[in-house]
Amino acid sequence: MTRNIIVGTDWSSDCDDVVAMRLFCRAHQKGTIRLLGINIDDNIPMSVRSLSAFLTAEKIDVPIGFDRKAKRVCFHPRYQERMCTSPSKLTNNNQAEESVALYRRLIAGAEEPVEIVEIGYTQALAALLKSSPDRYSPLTGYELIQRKVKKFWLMAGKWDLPGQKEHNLTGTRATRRGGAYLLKHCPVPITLLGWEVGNTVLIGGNLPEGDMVRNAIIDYGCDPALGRDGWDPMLAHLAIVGDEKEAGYDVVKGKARLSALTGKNYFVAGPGNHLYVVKRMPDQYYIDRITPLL
Ligand SMILES: [Ca+2]
Repeated sequence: MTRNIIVGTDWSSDCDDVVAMRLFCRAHQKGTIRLLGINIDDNIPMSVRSLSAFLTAEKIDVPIGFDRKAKRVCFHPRYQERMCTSPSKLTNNNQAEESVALYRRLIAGAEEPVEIVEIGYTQALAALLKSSPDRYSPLTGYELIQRKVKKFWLMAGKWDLPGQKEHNLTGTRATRRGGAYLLKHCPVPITLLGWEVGNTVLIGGNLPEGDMVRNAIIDYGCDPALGRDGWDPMLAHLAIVGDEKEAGYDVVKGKARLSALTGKNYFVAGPGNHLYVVKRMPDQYYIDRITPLL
């Protein structure tokens, strides 16, 4: 069975989202996953146009959602300007569907369970969880997730020591509150890949001249021979494989918590619906495994 996946991305300053998006596009084209749609949860003027241009170049046509309520985090987008010189189906943020409507429409309309992947902020996911019945479904967001979402995969947190902070859970007040709410109330399992996993693994090196992912890596300011830190592409690969052990990780099960006030995250190992992954292999293993998929 091809697994249904909806991806959320901040698609703002850092180029690791672009590397991850290539993996999702390739997996969708191969039929490994069915990419139902993509939500953008940072808010820059070129958000939708640049993602639409990327998807057009990848020959992928999926709906794009946009969190209009998101507080703008990135004021110096580095790769989107060049991307926007390529043809795109959508040309401005107003043409994208509102985030919660996109999630609810896609989840309600899916015949098979949906998995939700997030490589950006969490406020739109919390808004989905809190959402009321609408024209797409008579169920609340909680009920919709409980019945039709199998699992969440988040690049979020820093789990090697207690009380640490990570950008996706602390970048704005909304994502701190959203992350805390999601971790506390989500009725289905959540797998977390923390900052410490991707921090030493460079992904996306040595792509061909003119490749849009390579250009994003260059525009961000990284060495195109090496690529960029693997936070988002490692989470993308993990979610596409769909099994933590098969993707090369050990797991710690329990309950993750986030302080909405301080942004510090904590993990209590033991019973619970959450887990975070720990690398079982040397860094080069993940580079060698993910690079051919780009
Ligand atoms: Ca990201």
